[in-house]
Amino acid sequence: MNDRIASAALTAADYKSGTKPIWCPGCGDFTVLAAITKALARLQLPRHQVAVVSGIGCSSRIPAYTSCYGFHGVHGRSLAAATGLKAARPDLTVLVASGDGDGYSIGGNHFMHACRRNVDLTYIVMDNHVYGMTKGQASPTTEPDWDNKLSPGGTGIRPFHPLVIALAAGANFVARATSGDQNGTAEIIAQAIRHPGFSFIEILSPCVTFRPEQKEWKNMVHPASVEPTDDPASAARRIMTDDGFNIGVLYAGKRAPYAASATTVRRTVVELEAEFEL
Ligand SMILES: Cc1ncc(C[n+]2csc(CCOP(=O)(O)OP(=O)(O)O)c2C)c(N)n1
Ligand code: SF4
Repeated sequence: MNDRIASAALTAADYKSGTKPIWCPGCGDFTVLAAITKALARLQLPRHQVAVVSGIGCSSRIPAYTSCYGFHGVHGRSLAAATGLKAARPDLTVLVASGDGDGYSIGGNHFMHACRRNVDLTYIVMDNHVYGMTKGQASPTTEPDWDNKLSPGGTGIRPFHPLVIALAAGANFVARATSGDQNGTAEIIAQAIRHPGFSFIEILSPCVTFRPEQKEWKNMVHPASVEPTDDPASAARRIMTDDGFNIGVLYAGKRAPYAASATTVRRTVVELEAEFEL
């Protein structure tokens, strides 16, 4: 695990663990995992300097499938754990993996405040417009007319727009990617890691089991016909008027990332426990 003594270049395979993913065959998350490992190899980040944090869901299984440090936490709380980790260990590269249920429903409040705080994290949300792990309930990004056994006729509820919310809340990098393009997604993830502050990547990643019609996404996505901008107003116009299938970096801002105060007193867990002893 300690790459300080490794001399050969690390490959994408080096960032994979020996644990075999248990996703359904054809799930988009396989490609997202491959893109993450490819991005880490492109940046040659030592594995002991990378932590992958997640909540709960099929998509949140990713930390177990990498050879970096990992934290598989509780549902919707990945950003809280990752923020604490990055504040305590600013030397680490911290990636956060989530799904649309984990990240936008139970974790929606944390999402907005993580954007606002602008801690240097890379937040990767695998959006399949459904709760995959719990067998197909509608999520915040589900289309209002998606007819299924659990919500006959559809929920009738307007979907959440994650990219607009990220931008409005202060994320410093906003991109959309697709699991249908492994290399393109790896490039966007690498850019997001390099970009200072809170970077948000929404990845369209089909759930072939509960939303088999999403296999069509591969024919619907197209590259964004615009260059990244650092002007939030132009980015907002472009994101609010696109068709939801524009792929690329849509905003790359210049806000300085949150820096933990230089005067912060650091304590070990043992010292903290001693302080609270009755
Ligand atoms: C506090 C809590 N509430 C509910 C659940 C049940 N639960 C587990 S995963 C999940 C939704 C996952 O959906 P998503 O984040 O979209 O991930 P996917 O499985 O589609 O990748 C829910 C509701 C839980 N584990 N913990
Ligand atoms: S249920 Fe859906 S999201 Fe979960 S592993 Fe299967 S295809 Fe992927």
